[in-house]
Amino acid sequence: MAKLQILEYPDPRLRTVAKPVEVVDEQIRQLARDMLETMYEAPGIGLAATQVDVHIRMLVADVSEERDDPRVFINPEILEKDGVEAMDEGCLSVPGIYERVERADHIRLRSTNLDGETVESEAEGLLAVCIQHEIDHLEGKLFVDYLSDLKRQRIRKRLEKSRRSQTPEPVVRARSPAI
Ligand code: K1U
Ligand code: ZN
Repeated sequence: MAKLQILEYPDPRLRTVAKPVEVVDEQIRQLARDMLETMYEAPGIGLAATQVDVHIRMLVADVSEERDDPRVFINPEILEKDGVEAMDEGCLSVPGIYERVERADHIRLRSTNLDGETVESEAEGLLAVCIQHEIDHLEGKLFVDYLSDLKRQRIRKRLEKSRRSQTPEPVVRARSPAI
């Protein structure tokens, strides 16, 4: 069973702007472990703290085939963006929907690691796209916001319909006749 519950669109909590992490302590390291476990189990290639209703700037990702390259980014800041990549994106908060989104194909970023050190790194391809998608979550933005109003409305209706069909009907018992 997943460690943490993932919020689903259109939950308004997904619109919260996350606050920076002040100190990387054991509580933050435990949250990172729980987020990774939740992401692997979903399964997904990324997860932002916002999606598990924790509104701090932290995200996790693993885009490796072997699922053995966990990454944690605390207080991520994009320093440079380069190139354009159009990719079909999914989102664990918008289950079953995949749509094409254009993003930078190469990024340079500054973040804090689990030892509390500030590090600079680069990412390209799927990892770059995934990090940008997760940083959007930390800013209260979802990939469906890049789509037309009509597409977004259709997605919302499709999700509502699928949720209704998954919700069991209440059992209505016939009243026993009064004796
Ligand atoms: O943030 C999220 O909701 C996770 C999302 C990340 C993402 C996917 C694609 C492009 C950009 C960002 C997902 O992981 S959706 C599931 C998914 O893409 C996937 C799941 C299992 C194996 C491979 C991919
Ligand atoms: Zn997402």
